Amino acid sequence: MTYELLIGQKSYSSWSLRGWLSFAPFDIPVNVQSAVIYSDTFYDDVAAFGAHRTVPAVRTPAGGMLTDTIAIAWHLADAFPDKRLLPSDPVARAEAQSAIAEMHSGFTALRSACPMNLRTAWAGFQPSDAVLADIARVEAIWSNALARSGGPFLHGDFTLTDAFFAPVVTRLLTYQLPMSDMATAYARAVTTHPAFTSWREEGLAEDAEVSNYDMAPLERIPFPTL
Ligand SMILES: N[C@@H](CCC(=O)N[C@@H](CS)C(=O)NCC(=O)O)C(=O)O
Repeated sequence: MTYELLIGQKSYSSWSLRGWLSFAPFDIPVNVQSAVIYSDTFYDDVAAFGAHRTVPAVRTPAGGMLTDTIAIAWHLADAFPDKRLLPSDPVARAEAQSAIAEMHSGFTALRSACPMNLRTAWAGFQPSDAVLADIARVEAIWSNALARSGGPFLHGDFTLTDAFFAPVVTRLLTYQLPMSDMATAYARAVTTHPAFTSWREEGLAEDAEVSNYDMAPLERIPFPTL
């Protein structure tokens, strides 16, 4: 028996990306199944997997059903202590869990104004004050963690905190939002990680365009490479 992971489209489902990045960078074996967000069969497909309304979802080898990314993260960190999904230093570990929880429950202005779309970027986006406040808080979390660890990822090596912030990294890049040099270097580490690049390339090959993620009249420009 192995883990089963249900995801949405790789180009668009930011929570699915977080779920995938909770497995792949740590070489945790997992079988991946897909459901198409906004399709007529999406909710039936999620229900057939044994989950409820949203992706990602995970069935554990013992038969447990995890229907939320936080549960997936904590479960895998507990199940694979040797794989260091979270930092081992107690202070860094506590702050990693705090940053993950804050990401999971917050940054709603940034998330709603800037849907994740890994197929393209957009020129001309004007961030609101609420979006700029979210970005300032993201920068504070990143600079605190990177100052402690020395990088290149938030806690040195890739951890679950990087998995949860990966779709924030891509939003900053694809909407041309203000980024410090520190944030740009961190974004380079995330977007060149093999687990991220393979996910994005698979999405480019597999996914159809979904109109809900079209930001017209913003100008469509190439996905940035750092
Ligand atoms: N809190 C959930 C959020 C999951 C979520 O909202 N997933 C989106 C895809 S990125 C979804 O399934 N949306 C379908 C819907 O809400 O109808 C988690 O962390 O897993």
